[in-house]
Amino acid sequence: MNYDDANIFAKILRGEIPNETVMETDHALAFRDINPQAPNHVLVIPKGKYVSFDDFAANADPAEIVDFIRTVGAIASAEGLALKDGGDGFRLISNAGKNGVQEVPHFHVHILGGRWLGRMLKKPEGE
Ligand code: DGP
Repeated sequence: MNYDDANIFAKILRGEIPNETVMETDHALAFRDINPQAPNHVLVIPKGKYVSFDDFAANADPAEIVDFIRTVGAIASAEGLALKDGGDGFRLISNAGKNGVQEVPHFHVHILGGRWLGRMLKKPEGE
């Protein structure tokens, strides 16, 4: 799948759409989800043009990957969720493609926490 420069997160990275930034590094941007599903709901995106987790894992430079993972961990800490700081925990989600129900085709990780999040997956209605 080719990267679509018109996706919403590309517009956020170009400064065309405002965002509530939580953290910014050389290679990553973290901001609050516009439609939060939990008291803490932060999205972390690489600044590079990657469509999905698999694209990022295969094609990003090691420096980008390390920066991204460290940023996710730093946000879990900054939000008071990290176990190493005595937090009550969190969940990471990265949706990819049709079956993963990915809405925005720029790789991102959701960090969710601040309440008990329930079972990991529910079957869709009618299944
Ligand atoms: P998904 O691609 O399905 O993993 O989810 C995309 C998420 O992006 C969804 O939780 C809502 C969020 N989102 C969509 N548009 C915007 C936006 O313009 N600003 C922010 N902060 N979040 C957005």
